[in-house]
Amino acid sequence: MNEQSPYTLADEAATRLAELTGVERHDVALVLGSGWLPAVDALGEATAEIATTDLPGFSAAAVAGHSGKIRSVRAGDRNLLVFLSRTHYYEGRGVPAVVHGVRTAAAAGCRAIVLTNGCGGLKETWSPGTPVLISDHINLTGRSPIEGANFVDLTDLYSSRLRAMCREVESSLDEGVYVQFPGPHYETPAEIGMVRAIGGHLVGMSTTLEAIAAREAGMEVLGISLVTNLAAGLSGQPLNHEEVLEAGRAAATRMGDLLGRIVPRI
Ligand code: 8IG
Repeated sequence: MNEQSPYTLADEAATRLAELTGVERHDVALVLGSGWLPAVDALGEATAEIATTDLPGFSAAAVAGHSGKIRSVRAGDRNLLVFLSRTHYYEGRGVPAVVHGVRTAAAAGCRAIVLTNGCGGLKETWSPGTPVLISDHINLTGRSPIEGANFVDLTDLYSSRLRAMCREVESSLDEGVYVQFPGPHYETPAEIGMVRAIGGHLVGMSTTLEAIAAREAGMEVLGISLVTNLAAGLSGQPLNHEEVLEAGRAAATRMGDLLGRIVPRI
C-alpha cells in the first residue's frame, strides 16, 4: 500500500470496478473462504469476472486453492460482488491489504457483506463439512484495521437479524464464537485448550479484521464458517491443508445450496 489513505484507495478501486464490470452499484458482497469457492455458481449468473490485480490496491493471491478473482453476479434484482479469494493476515502484506476488499465493497455500494471461511471446530458434533454461523469473535491478531481514534462499537457485529434469517432458511444451523489466530501455522493442542477456556468454538486465520472494517464502513455482517476439521489435538490426527481443501470440495453442493437460499433474503 502507498501513502494514500486506505479509504481513498478503496474509493478508487470501486470506481475502476464499476468501469470494468459495467455495474454502477453493487448491493451485497460475499467473500468466499477455503472450501466455499465451488459454491459460487449457485449464487446466480456471472455478468463479469475481473482479476483483483486490475483494481488499485490489490496484490496477487498467494495460496493454492485461493484465486484472485472478483465476480459481479446478478441475483434477482440484486448485484452481488463476490470475492473468490481474500488476502490473509499471515501473508504479511499488512492489515490495510487484508481489509481492502471489504472497503472496496462498501465504496461500491454494498450495505451487507457475507464473510465465509474454512476453519477448525471445537465441538465434536461438527463433522467436517458442517456450516456454522459466527455469533461473535475473539480477535487474537492483536491488530485493528481502523486508522485513527475511531471507537467503533462491535456489539452485535455479526448481525442477529441475519443470523435469525439464516436459521429460518436452515433450522439445523448451529452458531459459535470464531477465534482468529495470526497463522499460518495451526494451533497447538494447548492453544485449543485456551480457546475453549476463553469461550471460542471455531478457530481460523481470517474474518475478524474484515468484520471490523465492514462495521466501521457501516455494513451489516453475516459470518458463516465451514468446519473442515476438528481443532488440533481433538481427533488424534495431524492437520493437513490438502485434507482441509478436500472437506471443502465435498461440502460444495451443500454450501452452494445454502448461500443460494440465504443471499436473496439479505
Ligand atoms: I480450513 O484448525 C482451517 N483453517 N487456525 N485452525 C486454524 N485455521 C484453520 C483451521 C484450524 N482449519
